[in-house]
Amino acid sequence: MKTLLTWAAIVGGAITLAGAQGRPNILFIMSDDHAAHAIGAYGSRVNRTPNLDRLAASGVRFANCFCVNSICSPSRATILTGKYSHLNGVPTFNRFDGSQPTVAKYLQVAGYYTGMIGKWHLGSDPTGFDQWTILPGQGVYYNPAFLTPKGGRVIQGYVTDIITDLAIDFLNNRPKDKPFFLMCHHKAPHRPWDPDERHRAMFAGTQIPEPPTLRDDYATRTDAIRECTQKVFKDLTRRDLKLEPPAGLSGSALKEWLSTKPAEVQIELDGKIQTLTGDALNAWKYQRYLQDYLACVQSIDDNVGRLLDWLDRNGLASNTVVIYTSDQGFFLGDHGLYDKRFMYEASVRMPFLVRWPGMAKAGLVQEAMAINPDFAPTFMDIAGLKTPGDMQGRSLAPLLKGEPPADWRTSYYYRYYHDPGDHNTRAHYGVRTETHKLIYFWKIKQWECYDLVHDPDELHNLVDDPAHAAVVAQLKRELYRLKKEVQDNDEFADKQPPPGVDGQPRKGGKPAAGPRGEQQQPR
Ligand SMILES: [Ca+2]
Repeated sequence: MKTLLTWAAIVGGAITLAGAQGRPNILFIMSDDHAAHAIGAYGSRVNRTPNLDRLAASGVRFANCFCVNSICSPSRATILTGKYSHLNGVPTFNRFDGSQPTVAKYLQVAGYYTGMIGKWHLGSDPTGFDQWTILPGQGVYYNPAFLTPKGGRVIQGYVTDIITDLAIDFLNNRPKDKPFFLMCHHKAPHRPWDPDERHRAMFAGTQIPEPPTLRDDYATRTDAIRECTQKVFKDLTRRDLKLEPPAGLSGSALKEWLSTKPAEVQIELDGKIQTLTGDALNAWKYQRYLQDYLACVQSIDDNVGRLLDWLDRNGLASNTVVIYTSDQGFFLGDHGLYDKRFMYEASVRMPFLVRWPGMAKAGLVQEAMAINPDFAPTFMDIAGLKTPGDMQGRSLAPLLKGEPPADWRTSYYYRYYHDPGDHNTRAHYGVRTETHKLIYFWKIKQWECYDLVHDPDELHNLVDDPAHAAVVAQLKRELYRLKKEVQDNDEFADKQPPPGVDGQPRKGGKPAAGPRGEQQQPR
């Protein structure tokens, strides 16, 4: 009852405040696993993203935006609810309870026309949307199946282009007397990194720079990073590396061949077949991984450009807030890893670009710390709505204007739960301040501490360094202060909810065949 009363008060107040007319549209574009350091505006050394850079130049670039749990479904649940995983009930890959309040519901009740297109990955049907068309589970890159309230269908083509086509359909057919809130969620550049035909060979002839920590030896670190199986050199499979299976393999034999992590690879070089092993193979694996990952990003960049052009052509650019982000970051060989999960910088840092003509300072680089629970309060603020009392984030609107409040956060709390889980990555929680990071792997009772100012690559674990004992003690106090503040009572510390986001399409949506016949894809 309390929730309903709060809801009515928030929405009722908002309509009085903002009026029915003139509220800006909100176009929220989110990709999956797009690391900030694969965006030109974020200083990428490995690719160029002219359309994302165009968005950054005409809006605000958040230099320190972080997720609070670095995997797909939890980040999505946090963005919808403005709450940490332990309060929205999605700590791992479990089903989202769609009966709880979400930003989409608040905006819909306040008069916005709401839409959700693309990767949802929350198991339950979307709620709070006037229209939704989602990929089942992870979805596939080619000829993807989609689910709608009316059932499923397969659309021929490449997933990033199709999601943009569907977003443009939504925009063209929306009721023109209402502002819109559209969540356009791409699958790319998620594993298994299948590029479109246009960009497939784009990076093939180039030498992509290696990150300085690609050959990290993990000295001084905990067992967690040594034990994990998300290593570029050791854990990429033949499927990931796009090796061609021998003719005639099918069924379980093909599956086994593709899922093998090869210790030697034969490639054709200068017209000769060569066998790569050791360091030569390691270097080749990194190149092969990045070639496809970056080609997938290139299609995202093109399609962001298509949406920006559509807004320009239709006279909507000046009254539409455009946001670009990713559900978390990604390791691009940083620390020798791919994937995310760990609280290290490449994984927790989210790109966050916001263009809001007349309100956000064009070209501003905002250094203040943002977190993904802030997104829902920000959308609500844009729509003239107050932040509900049970949301844990804060509106970023003052930061968009270049005016962070005096009491803005200088630290944030993080928690990852999926252990046992994919990639054998140990569960942990931690705190990141503006200068330091402290991580506790609670199941193995080991700590890591980094000085982000003097060691931005997070190579030197200081937790046992006597010279840093006072800093570590202070960080521990801050960690447990924040843990209490966000009301984390270890609800999911020992027991994960059952998995529930990767099921087959329901209501007659037939699974689509990907290029190699798979519907369910690796996380
Ligand atoms: Ca993701």
